[in-house]
Amino acid sequence: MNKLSWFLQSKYGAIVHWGLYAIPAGFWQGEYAPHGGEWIMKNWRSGIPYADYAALADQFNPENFDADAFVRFLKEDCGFRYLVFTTKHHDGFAMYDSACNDYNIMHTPYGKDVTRALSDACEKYGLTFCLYYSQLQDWADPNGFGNTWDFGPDQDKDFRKYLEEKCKPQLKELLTEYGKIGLIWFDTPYEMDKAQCQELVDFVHQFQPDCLINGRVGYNLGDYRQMGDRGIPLCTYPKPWEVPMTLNDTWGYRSDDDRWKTPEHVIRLLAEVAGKGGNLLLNIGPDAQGALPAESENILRTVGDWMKKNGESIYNTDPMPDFPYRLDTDFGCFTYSRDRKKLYMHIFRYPTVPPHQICVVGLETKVGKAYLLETGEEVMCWQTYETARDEHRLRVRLPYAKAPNALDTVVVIELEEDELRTQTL
Ligand code: JFZ
Repeated sequence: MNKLSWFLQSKYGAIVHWGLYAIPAGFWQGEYAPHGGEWIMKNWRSGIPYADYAALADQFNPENFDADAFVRFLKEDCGFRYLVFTTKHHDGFAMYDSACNDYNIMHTPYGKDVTRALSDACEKYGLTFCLYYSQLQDWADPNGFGNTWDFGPDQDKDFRKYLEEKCKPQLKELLTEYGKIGLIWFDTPYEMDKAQCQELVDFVHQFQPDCLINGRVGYNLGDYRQMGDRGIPLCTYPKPWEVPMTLNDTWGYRSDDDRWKTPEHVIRLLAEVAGKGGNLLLNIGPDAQGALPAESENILRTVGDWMKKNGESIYNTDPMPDFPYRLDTDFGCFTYSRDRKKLYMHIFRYPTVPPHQICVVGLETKVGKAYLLETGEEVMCWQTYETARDEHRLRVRLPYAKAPNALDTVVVIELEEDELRTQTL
């Protein structure tokens, strides 16, 4: 069994950015700090002194946080298939019971190991449990990169000491004490050398050989390509890949970031990414109490409702060949299942003008019947070929004046051939 199988079939994961930074939520001493909430320690003025930032630990007490309910929500209401949790972000604070470094959640008024609670809940609800770990940046450690305002220039630091005394011991704790880990999600390798990155790959596999590693371990030594934040390739990328995507504009909770994407936007991103062969890793940034912003919860629930009825068009789909023309300017996009020999037509711009018909140029593969995924109701579908213009046309005619599902109406098109072929210009 290919160790990537679960990842390739999942298509839809959640990344949860949660830590001390949720307390200031983008503001320090009443003053705005730019960019993501999780970067406040570095981005406020010339940096928040470690002693001042670490004092947040004395305030951290999300006593109402319910890991079981949270994970059940992610799996059953939202339709996520894996969870990536920030066990240690760049601020160096560990959200788990780390024996090798006291700067962790157990030394707060809350005093509980949320990483273990999340691990147990993922096991219970069947969500693949994955861990984010910032392997280079650590603003709490004199030899971790990034904190130049307390500890001086990075080039003067002893990164080997950091690797041996914090990074690797913590990775070992996470890989030996929290059950099966689906993947380690490294981040910002920056100027690490290739040998150090390979060393981390080998170290992870020493404890869990089947644990996947993302591309941000560095030098593309991971098991799949990690696109830049919010970076969706223009065309299908045929190898395994994943794109992290914010639901608003930031990762860690900011009290002022209300630029929420609509559920329609998220579904379109999900369909586009799946059609191009990737996984969408959607961000959740709980507040200091571990609660989701109401807007975030509503968006995720609405997308989840759509997934309950249309998940077949996303889960376990395959990268598909590109069409000669953009499809989204006309109706939307396709996703594709090789095993099921099905194309899934995602209609975002419904043809409200009679005869409610969509024409797609460039599909060479012969098709059979077509039907609405949500109801099974057959719809008209036929193909023509114009020799003089060498154009294959597929026409689909819908039986309704308005979209059966305004978020995204999915039409299943059965293929009569094993290979999906499209024309190139
Ligand atoms: C990194 C982190 O710094 C950030 O806080 C968050 O965790 C995000 C998911 O990952 O930010 C990045 C890393 C890489 C790129 C952009 C932002 N990139 O390659 O474009």
